[in-house]
Amino acid sequence: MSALGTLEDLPLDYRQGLTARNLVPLWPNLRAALPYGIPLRRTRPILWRYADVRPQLLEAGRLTPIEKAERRVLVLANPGLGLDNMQATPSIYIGMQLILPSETAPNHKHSPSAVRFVVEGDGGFTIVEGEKCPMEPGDLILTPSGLWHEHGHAGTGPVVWMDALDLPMVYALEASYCIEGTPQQARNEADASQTRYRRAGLVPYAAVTRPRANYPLVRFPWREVREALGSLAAVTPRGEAVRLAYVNPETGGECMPILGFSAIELRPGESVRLPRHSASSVINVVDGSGTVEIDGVSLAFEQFDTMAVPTHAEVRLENASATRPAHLFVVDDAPMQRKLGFYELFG
Ligand code: GTQ
Repeated sequence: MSALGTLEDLPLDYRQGLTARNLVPLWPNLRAALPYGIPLRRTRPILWRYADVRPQLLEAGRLTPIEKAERRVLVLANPGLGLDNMQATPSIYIGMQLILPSETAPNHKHSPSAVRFVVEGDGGFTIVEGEKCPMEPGDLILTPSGLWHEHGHAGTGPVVWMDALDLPMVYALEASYCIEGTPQQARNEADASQTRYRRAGLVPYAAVTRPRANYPLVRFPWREVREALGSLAAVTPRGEAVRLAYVNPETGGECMPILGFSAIELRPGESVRLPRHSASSVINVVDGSGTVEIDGVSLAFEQFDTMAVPTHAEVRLENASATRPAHLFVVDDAPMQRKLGFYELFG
């Protein structure tokens, strides 16, 4: 393959003439835009230790009242993508949000979709379109594009959760914006979607005959996920990942349009390889400790740590404990890539 011409190969006055007319020659940039075999990945495989994040977050709680923050969040920014760009991976925004007792993070809605994955604390809640969702550690709560949401804290002690948003995608499309609201009136029945879609394979009878709902279930309690992983772990051959996907219970499809969510149980002493694919991802440690190897980079993880996994990466996870399982929560952009037709699973 012959080397392509560079910018310097071109006469200066020609280059200046192009620039003056807002024109750019493709060939000097072609290999950067379309590298052979594997994409150019600026995303670094890195880990944010919760032991580092937590004190900084509590300090933010002392320094910045909620009224001055709207959302009190420290963003996990991947240095390979530029800290200012607030990207854990090219498509995934991750923030660690702190809410203190009796604080409220005011009602708003925005074009990006968000989820909350609870890290620690009791008494936190999110109201999604009038539905009050309790937040217990490990719970996943959806706040999809365009739905009103506000957060509160009726307990004691700090509540921390991980926010995952498709903000980088929506922002890149110059489609990201927000609308402020007045406080919501929570409906009498809290956690209504969880009550109606409690068991896999069972949906309210009326749901069968009407058009499918986009977001019938907005809270996935960790208690249920953990139990389901335990059942699966008992029948899955060792070395094969014990993994469940969070789906829309009416359609069986992904529960959000751009980002996808799954949970993994690493059994005692287990080491598993994840299938290599074209999606990027973020992994949060629900409990346990171990090692993750991402494209040959080895990172030791503890409870509540968060890791960034670039697209096309080779990933191996190992549980450090010989006696206790470890649990991981995974966010990826596979739903978007599938919809757009370029998702690849290499196996
Ligand atoms: O809680 O609604 O981390 O709007 C970033 C933007 C959280 C939220 C974030 C948000 C929120």
